[in-house]
Amino acid sequence: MQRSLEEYISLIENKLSEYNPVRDNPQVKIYEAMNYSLGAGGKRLRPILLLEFCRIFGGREEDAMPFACALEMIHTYSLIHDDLPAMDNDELRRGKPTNHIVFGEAAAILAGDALLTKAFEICSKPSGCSAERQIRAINMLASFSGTDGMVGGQVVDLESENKDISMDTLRYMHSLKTGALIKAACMIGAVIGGADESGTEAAGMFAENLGIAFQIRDDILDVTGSEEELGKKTGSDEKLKKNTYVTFLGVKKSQELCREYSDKALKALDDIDSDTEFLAHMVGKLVDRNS
Ligand code: GRG
Repeated sequence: MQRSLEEYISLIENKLSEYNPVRDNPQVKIYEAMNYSLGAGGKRLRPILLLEFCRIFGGREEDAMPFACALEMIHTYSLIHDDLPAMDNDELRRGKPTNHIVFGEAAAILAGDALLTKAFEICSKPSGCSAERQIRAINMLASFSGTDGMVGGQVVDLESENKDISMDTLRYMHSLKTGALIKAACMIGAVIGGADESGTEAAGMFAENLGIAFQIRDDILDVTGSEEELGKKTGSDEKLKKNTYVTFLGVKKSQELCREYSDKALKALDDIDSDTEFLAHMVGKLVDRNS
């Protein structure tokens, strides 16, 4: 059944709180710190993509849901850790004080660790999903999140601060740091949905182009966006002397490039023999987003 954006968000948010109930035990603070960031809103882009890719390939929503929530947990852990003083040292995220500001640095580190662990706990639980698809999806989730995925991209980002880097390095860094989890969303959704190799490849191609367009828009918003709409401090790339699409190309050229990549993402949808209207609509929304 085709869901609306609002339906997807509400399903995901309900399930996220179900997966992490607050327990009355001596470690109660960890559930609170995890739920604080998980429940702080956000676009829920990755879980929505995952559920929609599963749907268009004919899969069951209940098989994809643990992966959708796991991916949002991994994304949330990355934001909590990225905001720490040892990394970007940010005090505002999703319109609220960052996790370490509220719970302290040690609890924020542990909340991130616990979210990452919880992600693998929920998606490895025996379910009605075919074991072959489930194991392949768990393996993809791990590799897109780790050293050759998001964590790897974060390392390249930290190593690149205050340095002149090439456009190729910038693209490489973002293909991992931002792109990997977007690719995980689309490809895991396809795998759980039962896509064949060419369908899974088309999902990956869509994600690669959407990931770059998404990152370029993120870089533009750091310069032109409002703190109120974004729910985080703007101008942090400049403050940290980060290399971004905007520092390389300026705002106007970056916006043109963003449009080029979003067109490529839309083109990748032509290779998928299903109704991809919702995905095309999402591409449009992300490219024009202000938050
Ligand atoms: C600490 C291992 C580790 C990784 C951090 C994702 C990340 C890597 C850092 C976040 C910094 C950043 C601004 C990345 C650029 C694009 C991006 C991932 C933005 C945040 O994602 P959204 O816009 O956030 O989907 P919401 O809050 O809507 O979920």
